[in-house]
Amino acid sequence: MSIPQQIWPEDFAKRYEDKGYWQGETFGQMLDRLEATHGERLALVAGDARWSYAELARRARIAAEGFAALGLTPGDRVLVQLPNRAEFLVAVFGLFYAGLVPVYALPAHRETEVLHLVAKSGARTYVVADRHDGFDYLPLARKVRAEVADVAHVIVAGEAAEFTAFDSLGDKGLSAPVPRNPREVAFLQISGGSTGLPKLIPRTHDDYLYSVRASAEICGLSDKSVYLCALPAAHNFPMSSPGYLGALHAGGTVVMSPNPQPDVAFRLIAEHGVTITGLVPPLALLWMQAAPRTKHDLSSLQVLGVGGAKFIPEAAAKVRPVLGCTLQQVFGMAEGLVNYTRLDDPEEIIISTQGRPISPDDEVLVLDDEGNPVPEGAPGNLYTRGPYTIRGYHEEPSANARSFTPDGFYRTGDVVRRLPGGYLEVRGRAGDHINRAGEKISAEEVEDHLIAHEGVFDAAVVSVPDKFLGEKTCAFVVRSDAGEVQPRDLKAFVRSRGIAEFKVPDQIVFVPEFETTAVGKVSRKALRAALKEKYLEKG
Ligand code: J2J
Repeated sequence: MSIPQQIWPEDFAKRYEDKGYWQGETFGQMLDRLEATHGERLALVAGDARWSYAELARRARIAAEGFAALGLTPGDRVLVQLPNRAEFLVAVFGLFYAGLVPVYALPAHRETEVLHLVAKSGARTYVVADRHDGFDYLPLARKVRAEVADVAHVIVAGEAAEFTAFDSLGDKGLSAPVPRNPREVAFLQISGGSTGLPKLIPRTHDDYLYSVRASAEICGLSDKSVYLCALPAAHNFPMSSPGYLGALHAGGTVVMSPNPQPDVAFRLIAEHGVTITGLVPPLALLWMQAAPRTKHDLSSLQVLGVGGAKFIPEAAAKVRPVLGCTLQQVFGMAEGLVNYTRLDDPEEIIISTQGRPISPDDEVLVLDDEGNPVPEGAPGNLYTRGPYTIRGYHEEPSANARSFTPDGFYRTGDVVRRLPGGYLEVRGRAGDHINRAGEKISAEEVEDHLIAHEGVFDAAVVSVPDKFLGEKTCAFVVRSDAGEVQPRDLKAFVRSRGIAEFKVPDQIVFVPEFETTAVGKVSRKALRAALKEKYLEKG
């Protein structure tokens, strides 16, 4: 399989370089720069680890040598499925340093997703933790090895059993980063797209590091900043908006929280003087509920970024009074475009909008269904193109034809209103996915799992509003003749298919049939909408 490519037309690439957005630095070179600039400053707090930039760099170089010694060659993909622990940063910087391409899986992913990501990316190496959140990953690693002979190496952070221990990788360390073209793909991020299993998002050194530098500046990061990584580190939001990469770029400290629950996170905030973090709306609500009763001192917290799903104004208005910090709304996507409210924006803007783009060269179009621009203030479909927005998914010709216009705009699937000053308000979305607490779930993917059950004739999955999660999943199911399958059987069945728990339908509603129009079969999209209207909205 070829090395993943991500190509901007040369005139765009040149413009982005000329304007100084793309600076020609690779992630490997970044690590050397961070060490040279911030050497003895505290880079990382995770579990018992308290590592300076020099120590993080030393460990990453050793891991890099270890990866190279496995026989991996520059451009090879490596699937990384690690929770928020010290090895996450060592592994990814080690991979970058060795010229390898991380492919990010979420800790919640199970065999179906992992096998899909392996197949899609052509990864032959799998880096995984022994355990996290009560789940033992070793049986999963065994399954992956048994099913895909190409996966030659499994590297385990923690108890490695028959696999290679992460800590045993390397010895002296590579002395310099393996040269890469900064315009090449640095890593593959996963999409929260609306069709089927996740697609791979190829991000280059040049484009991603621009978004990191610009985000660090917009979010006011400095070498005094302490960023709490509370969301899973593989998500784009805690990675770069401004995320741990932004914090490292600025010479600050990253504190890894093993999970985002208030009891764990609040202790870390108080202990390490955390100044900034990022959360999805349900967690922000949970933190606001817990904060008035906590014994921990949260006064170091200056900025709370909230994004991944819509944060309603009523909740947004409570952040400052309850947590005593500035809210920053973040509307981003792993494909690129990220919008922030600015720290000095009027409270009204911070509460009621999802921010404005990072870059003056982020082109934003708001179009009606016929592709015509709508007036300012009117809702429409958001399209975007710019110096850090991809031009296509990795090896997805038909999805790319749907998701990108011929002139390279990404169809985000989001419905927004553009307000004065370029601020965007997210109104909803056109695509058929469920945004469950910031995790995007493809209706189609869950339907495919349900339909695989012999008791199911057909299934349609929709989102239903949920006070806490924002949205949750509801599956409409038409039973087959094979008996009276029950909701709990179906949930257990979907779970047994080896998928992330957040994809298991929250609610299952049996219906006698899916009505089709006289003309014949309606589209899945229309069917989902009709079912929602009939059973959920009209009661
Ligand atoms: C409404 N919807 C939002 C918001 C994302 C920063 C922050 C988030 C993501 C992310 C990210 C939203 N209000 N504030 O990558 O760097 C929905 C939109 C969007 C989709 C992208 C980042 N913030 N969304 O959530 O790739 O529908 O990225 O298109 O996971 O989340 O999802 P994802």
